[in-house]
Amino acid sequence: MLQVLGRPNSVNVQKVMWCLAELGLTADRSDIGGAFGGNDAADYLGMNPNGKIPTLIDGDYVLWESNAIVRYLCDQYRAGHWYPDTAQQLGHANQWMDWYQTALHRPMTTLFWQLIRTSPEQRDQAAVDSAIKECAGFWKMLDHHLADRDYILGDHLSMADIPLGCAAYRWHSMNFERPGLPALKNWWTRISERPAYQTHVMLPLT
Ligand SMILES: N[C@@H](CCC(=O)N[C@@H](CS)C(=O)NCC(=O)O)C(=O)O
Repeated sequence: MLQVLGRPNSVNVQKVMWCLAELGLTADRSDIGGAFGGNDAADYLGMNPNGKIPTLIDGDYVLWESNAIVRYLCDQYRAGHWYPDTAQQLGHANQWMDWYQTALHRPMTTLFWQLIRTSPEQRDQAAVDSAIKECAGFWKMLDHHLADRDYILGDHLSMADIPLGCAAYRWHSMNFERPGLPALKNWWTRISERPAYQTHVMLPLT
């Protein structure tokens, strides 16, 4: 039985849970991290010395870092085109997954923490405005990429859509004025029709 350690409202846990469901896999998920704690316990740190969630346990194999887990699951338990079919498609999938992690994730995290986890009285409006501007620039890049394709790699979903797809829910669900990015919105609408995405990603923002 696959095991996922991590609370369900973490965007990084959501990537893994959505991926598992799309591959037709089930996993036993435990609430670790945030208010649940446990990620600083010695047994957890023995598996994941980074002390963050998620951690995947697959038999005697342990893996952490959400994008690495998504890549592993798609490769190990292949279904559909979730793991890219060619080295060149794999290159593009990794490009967009790494881009999310190194570019978009930081300002999206600022926005999420400021708008969802900070009271209006404590909110730093300058940080919010700056994060919206930075995120909008990145989402515009993706909007441009999606102008002539349904999904990140073309006409089918792949692991490349997973990290950005999770972030797109947050981008479209938080309360602020977004620039009109029609290709991005259409891609996100297509993804939001998927039951696995609805179950594991479209959760209340907390
Ligand atoms: N690069 C890591 C980041 C993991 C991470 O920062 N996870 C957050 C939750 S989204 C965490 O563990 N926060 C501490 C906590 O929940 O207690 C990954 O993608 O897995």
